[in-house]
Amino acid sequence: MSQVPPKSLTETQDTDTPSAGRRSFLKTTGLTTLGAMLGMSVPFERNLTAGFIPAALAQDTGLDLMTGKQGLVVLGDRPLNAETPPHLLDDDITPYDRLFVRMNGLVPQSALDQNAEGWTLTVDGEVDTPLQLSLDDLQSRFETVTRQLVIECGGNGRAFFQPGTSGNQWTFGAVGCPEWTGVRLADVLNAAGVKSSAVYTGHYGNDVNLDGDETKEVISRGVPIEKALQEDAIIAWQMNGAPLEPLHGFPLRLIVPGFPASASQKYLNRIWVRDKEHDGAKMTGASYRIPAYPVAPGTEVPDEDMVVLMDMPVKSIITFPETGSEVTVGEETEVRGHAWCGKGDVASVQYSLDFGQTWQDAQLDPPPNRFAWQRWRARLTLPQHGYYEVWARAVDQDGIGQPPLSPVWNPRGYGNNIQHRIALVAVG
Ligand SMILES: Nc1nc2c(c(=O)[nH]1)N[C@H]1C(S)=C(S)[C@@H](COP(=O)(O)O)O[C@H]1N2
Ligand SMILES: [Mo]
Repeated sequence: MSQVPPKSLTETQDTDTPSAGRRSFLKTTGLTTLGAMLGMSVPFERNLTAGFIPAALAQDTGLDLMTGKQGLVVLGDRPLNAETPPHLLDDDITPYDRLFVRMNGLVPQSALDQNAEGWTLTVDGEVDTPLQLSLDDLQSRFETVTRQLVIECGGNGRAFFQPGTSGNQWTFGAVGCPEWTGVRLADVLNAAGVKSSAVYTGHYGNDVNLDGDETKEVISRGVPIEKALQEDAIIAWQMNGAPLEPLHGFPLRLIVPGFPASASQKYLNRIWVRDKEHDGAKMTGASYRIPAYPVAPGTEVPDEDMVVLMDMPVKSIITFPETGSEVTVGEETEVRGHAWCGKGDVASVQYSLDFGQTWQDAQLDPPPNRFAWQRWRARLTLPQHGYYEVWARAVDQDGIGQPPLSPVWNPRGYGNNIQHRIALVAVG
């Protein structure tokens, strides 16, 4: 039942020399090595928490890009990946400083410079009229829409699968719900005229492979054309009323809500309409795919039996209070969080105070728009001193809820919607 990542990920490896230290610092979260790397003692070292990046080491690693991100846990620096502890996701609209970061390659120079000069979005392939759209074209030719839309990494929750699966060991925090401004993907596709031969989209951005080779594709995913033509997906140039930040796709990105966020291409410069399932980087093999049938944990599944992960499963998190908080016996306490679902609206959220024996309905707000996360809240009173847990589970429109343990295992650890639990201590 443990919701702690596998021990191997937090163990110190003692092979690092001070010179190798910068790059590998994050791989050795043993903070006792910090002093050795800096070549001096760190008097307040005990105050440093796991994932914290000392400023002295941040420059070379690209982690200076994390300046402005508050309290995120960095899982890796190359590529840069960081998640948000659930109690920092309490906002209805996730602010920049609390939005997770998932890079498959390096942030492109154009984004680092926030230079969008000459940027064009190409729409080509199975369309009547291929388009080359500047940012101005997008903003003037199409209706602008603003929506709160969840993005969640397909691998969110991977850390809880047993046996473990390779990839970033995300726990609960590779998710957020910012407010995005842009134009409907469908409007742009319709302006190009989608041919009847169209089957899939293929998305491209200008981020750079980890080895610096600019000719290599980093990630290029797509979605079935029916999904692309629904009115929910947008091509965004703003997040929370400001231009996209370098980490989140400046100057343009897709947001395809409901699907794993890998479909939400950052640094978007081309949409290729395909006459078959897209086969770009990380679209084939086992990437973002699950077995077509349930398999026993640890099973090796041949690539041809893997299908594209589409709708993300129903999920909820508890964002207040922070796990481990003390509350006063006999006094009413609010517990709250968010719930979302790849298929659309969530039907209900329940919580349990007795390790899952009984469940009570939480109050669930309607979403401000489709595919935004929904606020849930409950008021509870702890009857006597001691240790409690609050468990939360959301249920989708088809009556499918979150499992108390990990859902069906899959080789790459996608779509884990295990229930989130917090500890509460009743005192006073
Ligand atoms: N160009 C580009 N787009 C990308 C990625 C990437 O590495 N490069 N990562 C994808 C994945 S796997 C996720 S989960 C989301 C993360 O979005 P965020 O970093 O803005 O939170 O972006 C997606 N879009
Ligand atoms: Mo992702």
